[in-house]
Amino acid sequence: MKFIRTIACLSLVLVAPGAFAADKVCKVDIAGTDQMSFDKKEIAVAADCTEVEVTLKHTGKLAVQQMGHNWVLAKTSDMQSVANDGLSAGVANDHVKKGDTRVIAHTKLIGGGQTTSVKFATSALKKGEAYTFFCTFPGHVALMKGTLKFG
Ligand SMILES: [Cu+2]
Repeated sequence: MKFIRTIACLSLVLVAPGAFAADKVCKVDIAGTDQMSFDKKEIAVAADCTEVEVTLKHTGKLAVQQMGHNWVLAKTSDMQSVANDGLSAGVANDHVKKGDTRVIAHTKLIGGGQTTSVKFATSALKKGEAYTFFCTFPGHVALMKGTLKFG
């Protein structure tokens, strides 16, 4: 009996990986600078990505209170209101309103020399929808933004 159970368990382990569609984590690197800019204006996420891992690197030297950057993703139509609400959220909350459901994903707010990342499922994205990534540090959204396309 014990032998049969062992066989059953083994076959489960062997079969399980094929029972689900393969996960594909697509990695995106983006940098923020002391000149209040991102080094990318567009990010394309392929349709077969199941998750996206965005790594934000602050290549500058200025402190987070002076030139903090984050990477926030929302529908383009929600960008301005998310950024406005982020102003009053403060540095302690990464300049993102707590529990903001318009925010699809966001990183922490970082200063010069720091790196941070965020991972999110593409099930949160719709093909054909217009998405914008941006920085919600006060005054940055006008310059620090770009489009994200899925599919
Ligand atoms: Cu910024």
